[in-house]
Amino acid sequence: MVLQRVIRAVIMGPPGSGKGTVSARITKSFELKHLSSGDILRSNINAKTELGLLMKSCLDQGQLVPDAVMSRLILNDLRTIDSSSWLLDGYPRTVPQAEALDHAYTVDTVINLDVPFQTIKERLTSRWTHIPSGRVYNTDFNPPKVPGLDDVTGEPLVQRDDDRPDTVTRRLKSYETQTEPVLEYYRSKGVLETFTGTETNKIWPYVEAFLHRKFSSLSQRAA
Ligand code: G5P
Ligand code: MG
Repeated sequence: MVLQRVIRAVIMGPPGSGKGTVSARITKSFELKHLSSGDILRSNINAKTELGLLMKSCLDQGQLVPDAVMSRLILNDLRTIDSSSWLLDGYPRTVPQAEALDHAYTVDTVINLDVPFQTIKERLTSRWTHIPSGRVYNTDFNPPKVPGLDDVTGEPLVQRDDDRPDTVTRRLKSYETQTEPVLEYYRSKGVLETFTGTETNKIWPYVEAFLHRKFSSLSQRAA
């Protein structure tokens, strides 16, 4: 779908709820640039940048990176794609981050993936990631064509350090205490749309239909 105006969208949901998976489908159907805070941090860690070296232990322990660091990083990146429509994945994750984003941009819509924690724990133990691109696979759900290798580049896939069961538990806890209040923040602004389920393939048609309606009505309002 060609967008008639610039769209600012956010995708939220607990760790492993399918934000990356659904984002890949959204950017295939709609002209939005995908920006994942986790992918940006992992690329920095992989490239051993100063920021990456400083933040590695936060990610490994399943703790959030400080708000000021995260907001500076993301808002800087957004400034470079100012005239494009975008989809933010993994940011904002705290109320101060949501306020920082609000200061710079008006968010049109927030997709919230509501997936039970038990489903998530099972998924993350079988996730494999291609770090340079952020592409994700799952040995049960969407296995790579060749085991252990990325479909597009043929490069090796790795298991994320923070997908160990004890770290996943810590990430879910921090989601409950620090990120759930962000849902309330966007609900009160009238932009939150929640999709509940245990399977991405069942949730996706609803997300796609919703975005078609939403983007059409935003375009009409802008005309
Ligand atoms: P991230 O990278 O933002 P999380 O924890 O929010 O990490 P994550 O783990 O990347 O989220 P996801 O993107 O929601 O999960 O899910 P996904 O990768 O698409 O799907 C998970 C797995 O399930 C995959 O293997 C996929 O193939 C499979 N799957 C999908 N659908 C189905 C299905 O229907 N069935 C089955 N069986 N499988 C399925 O953040 C990482 C860290 O970075 C820092 C923090 O330290 C954070 O912990 N960070 C921030 N810190 C502060 N502020 C921020 N804004 C930060 N952003 C990142
Ligand atoms: Mg992700």
